[in-house]
Amino acid sequence: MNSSNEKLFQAILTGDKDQAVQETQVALENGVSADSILNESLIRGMEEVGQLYENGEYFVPEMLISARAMKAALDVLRPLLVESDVKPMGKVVVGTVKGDLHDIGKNLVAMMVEGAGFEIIDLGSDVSPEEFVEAIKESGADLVGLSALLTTTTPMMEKTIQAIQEAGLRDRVNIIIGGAPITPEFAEKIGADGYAPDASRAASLVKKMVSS
Ligand code: B1M
Repeated sequence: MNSSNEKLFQAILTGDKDQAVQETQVALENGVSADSILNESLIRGMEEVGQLYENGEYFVPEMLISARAMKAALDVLRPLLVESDVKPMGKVVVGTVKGDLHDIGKNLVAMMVEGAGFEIIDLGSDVSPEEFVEAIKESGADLVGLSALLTTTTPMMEKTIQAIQEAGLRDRVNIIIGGAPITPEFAEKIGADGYAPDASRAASLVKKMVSS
């Protein structure tokens, strides 16, 4: 890895947003391609952050500040990635289901999945089954991520999956679910394709599903 990419990688690990933006600009000025910056520094940096989280060395706040630094660097790169026609690894629609306003965990999932190289269509919180269906149709998403934090809103996950099925879109998308009250057994019971306990594992699961 060249030294600009290495410095940016370190800025992502330490969650230093200003330095991440600055190092992205320096790397571009040094002629490093947007593609290389994305893969060598941002995606690799977020993979490392995910690993540190899974090993218990990082916690949610560290993961959040790293994800924020990654997003800031990505804002600098985005127009160049569009120009150079670098394709995302896939499109992912995410949202917290209807009736549920908790969005902190969902935002973290969205940031980690974006950090893994995917385009995110974030519908926010309190999202109805119809809104999910519409977003899948409009975006041509490969995968849908549903989040719920309340035991009372978990049945809405099943309703959302049913609505996707009834709209004839079920074969087109993988569906993963997560949130504090969710278990792998519940995911299987309601017909989701997968479950992740945290944002880092959600990003790994999305990568695995879309590439298989
Ligand atoms: Co609420 N709330 N809340 N709340 N709130 C909980 C969830 C609760 C456990 C608190 C408690 O009673 N101990 C409880 C739920 C009990 C239950 O149903 N079992 C609760 C309640 C009852 C309520 C209200 C009903 C309170 C009231 O008004 N009487 C109300 C409901 C409003 C509504 O949604 N309709 C309410 C409101 C709120 C606030 C608005 C004040 C605020 C939300 C602000 C926001 O999100 N913008 C809030 C908060 C902050 C919490 C707690 C304190 C923290 C949640 C959080 O952000 N955690 C929470 C108690 C707690 O957890 N200690 C609580 C941090 C976040 C990073 O973790 O969201 O779990 P988490 O996400 C993780 C994983 O779950 C996973 O990855 C994330 C990161 O690694 N994950 C996924 C999440 N989504 C995923 C999707 C995936 C994969 C993984 O794939 C797609």
